[in-house]
Order: sequence, then structure tokens, then C-alpha cells
Amino acid sequence: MDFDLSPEQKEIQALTRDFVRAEIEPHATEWDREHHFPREVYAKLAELGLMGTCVPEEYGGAGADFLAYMLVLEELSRGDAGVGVTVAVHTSAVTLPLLLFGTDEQRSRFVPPLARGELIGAFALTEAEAGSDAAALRTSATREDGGWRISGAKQFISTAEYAGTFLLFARTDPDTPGAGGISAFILDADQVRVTGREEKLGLNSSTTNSIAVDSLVDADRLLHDEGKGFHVAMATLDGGRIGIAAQAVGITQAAYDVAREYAKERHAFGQPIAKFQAIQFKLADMATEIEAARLLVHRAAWLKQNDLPHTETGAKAKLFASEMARRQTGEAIQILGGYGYTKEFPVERYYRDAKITEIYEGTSEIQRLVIARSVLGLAERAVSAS
Ligand code: COS
Repeated sequence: MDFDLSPEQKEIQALTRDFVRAEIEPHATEWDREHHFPREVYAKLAELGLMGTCVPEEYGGAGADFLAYMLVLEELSRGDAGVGVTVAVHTSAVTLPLLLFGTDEQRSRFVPPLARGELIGAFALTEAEAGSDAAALRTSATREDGGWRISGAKQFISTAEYAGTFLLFARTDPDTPGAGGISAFILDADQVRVTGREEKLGLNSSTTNSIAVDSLVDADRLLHDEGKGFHVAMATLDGGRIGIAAQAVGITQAAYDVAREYAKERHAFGQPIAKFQAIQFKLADMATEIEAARLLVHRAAWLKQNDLPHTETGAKAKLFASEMARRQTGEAIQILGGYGYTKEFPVERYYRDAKITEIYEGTSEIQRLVIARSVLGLAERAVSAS
């Protein structure tokens, strides 16, 4: 067992950290306040290879492993969680499934522009009445003129208004309710209409859109076999959830860094508040839980990059890291007291940003369900049938 990062992983981590310090951290407060999507950042990340960190070089990526990619997401999210989620969805939820499930032709056509950051990816699964119950989706795909007519509406789609490639899920068999009738499709931006943008609690430097589709797409836009879309979605989320856990770790690390420095400088009752055991215990708990969450992320990433089952460990990582992030960013505010509640310090932003990690890519309730099914040996069958 080796807990040390490899020289390449350390190099990518340092590269990302330096980039975040120079190009993201100084602007994150303003982007949050202005709800600014920092498009220029993605071009710069692309130059560094970080829009395709774990994509093989032959497909335009940096050719690093999945753990290196998790380090990138942690560092990006430490600077700005909105940038973190944009890169996470782009990579985990679009580029990687196209690589994994695409034909040779689809891989060489669609992956390089994503991995090189020329196009940004969006993952279109969720609908108004299909959130946790993703298999209830109603967007339809019917055969027409040798291709597919795709019609429907999706919501809570990260980055849709800036995306060039969509991985979109639709029901190809109306007679098969649930997971079996769903297929996955690759769409271009001009085949999708952006119909709205959410006002959110946080993650204001990322966009979350509703979209509508009524497009005829070629037959070669079907990803994987007809009826296998739900497998694509679930396998994609298995990996994506590890990335959200890494994001949660990054946000909490940022909150901890601010709280620790504040505690050393802020005086009360004649001494720095870091001398008080009440504050020391909070920082001790934060440091412990951040490390525990990070280890879960690294273990899940290691399983994934070694092609070992990672559904359960990934769900555990996401569950623990996201709940830890919500709790501990709240504690960071507590350490800063009244200042923590103001916009003068970034901890209130970390607190707002942390909350979403308990919700997207599967709520904590869904993670518990996935873990419970796995530990009870029920993973093969549906709870929806019970
Ligand atoms: N990998 C691959 N295939 C999987 C899978 C996984 N991790 N989990 C389930 N499947 C397959 C099952 O094997 C089953 O296939 P067969 O019918 O061929 O056997 C199919 O998918 C349906 O699985 P199941 O019956 O378990 O589906 P349920 O409707 O019960 O849903 C949950 C399972 C609840 C776990 C799923 O709907 C889920 O993850 N929901 C949350 C969705 C989500 O994260 N949304 C966020 C969107 S992105 S912000």
C-alpha cells in the first residue's frame, strides 16, 4: 500500500494549484457576486491540458490517471467550486462516457475537441419529473428518416448555455417504462435550445440551465446500444460522484485554510482565539474529516483507474465528503463569528457552494440507497420495484 502521490500526480497538483492562485482565487469573489461564467479560464485550463486531464493523449488529453484528475478537481474547487463543477461535468459526465461507450468513429470524432477544451460538454439526464428517479425520464427519441427525432425538455443542466456537445438521455422505447427503454445520444449545441437559467444559492460562476430539444439527429449519434442509456448514465455517475466528492474536499480545504489563519490572528479575551480549546477542537475535527474524505476520494479513484468495482466506494466518498463539506464550512463560519457571515470573507461562499454537493450527481439519500444495496447484496435489482 502506497499513500504517496506519484511524481506526475504531484506535478499536476502543483500546476493546478499555481494556476488557481494566479488566475482563479483573485477573481472568485467577484465571479460569485456578478454571477460571471469565466469563459476565458477554460481556454487557459485547456492550454495546460486540464480540460482532459485523464483522457489519453491520442484523444487530445493529458494522459494522466483518474487520481490526478481528482487532484485537479480538488484544487480548482478550492479556488472556485463553480469552475470545479464545470470541469467535472465536462470531463466525468461527457468526455469519459464518450470515450468508454463510443464506437471508434464516435471516439475520434467527439472526444478530441472536448479533451482539448475546444468544446465544453453538458450532461442532460434530469427532467422536471425525473431527478432522483432518473429512469422516469420522458424525453422521447423516435426513429425518423434513418435517424432519431428527439423531443423533450431537461432541467438543471450544468453549462448548457456554453456547451458544444451534449450527452443526452431519451426514451427510445415508449412501451418499456423505466430504465430499459432509455438510450443515450450525442447532440451538438445547435440541436438544443437553452430555455432558462437558474438563480441559485451558490456556484454562481457556473451556469445551470433548462433546455428543450426537438431535433432530428443522425443514427450515428446513438451512444452504446439502444436501450442501454440507463447503464451509460449510471456508470457515468459512478465516476462523476468521485469528482463531486473531490470538489467537496476542495471547498472544505479552502474554508479550513481561512478559519485556521483567522483563529491565529483574531484576539478575544486577551489572546488569539486559536488558544481556546473550543476553537482548537473545531480545527482538529475539520482537519481530521477533510483527510478522511480525501482518502475516500483517493481510494475510489484508485479503484476506478484500476477498472475495479467502484460504485459503492464512490458513493461513500460522495456521501461523506459532501456532508462533511456542509458541516465543516458551517464550522468555518462559526470560527469567524460575525465576520464569517459577511461578504468580507469567502467562507460564506464556501458554505453556499458546499450545499450543492449533497444534491447533484445523486443526493445523499441516493448515495445511501446505492451503498445499502451494495452492502446488502441487492445491487442487481431495483428498489423501485419494492
Ligand atoms: N452501473 C451500471 N448499470 C447500473 C448501475 C451502475 N452503477 N446501477 C444500476 N444499473 C443498471 C441496473 O443493472 C439495471 O439494469 P438491468 O435492468 O439491465 O438489470 C438498470 O440500470 C436499472 O437499475 P435499477 O433497477 O437499480 O434502477 P432504479 O430505477 O431502481 O434506480 C437509482 C437506481 C436510484 C440508484 C438511480 O436512479 C440513481 O442513481 N438515481 C439518481 C440519479 C442522479 O444521480 N441524478 C443526478 C443527475 S446528474 S446532476
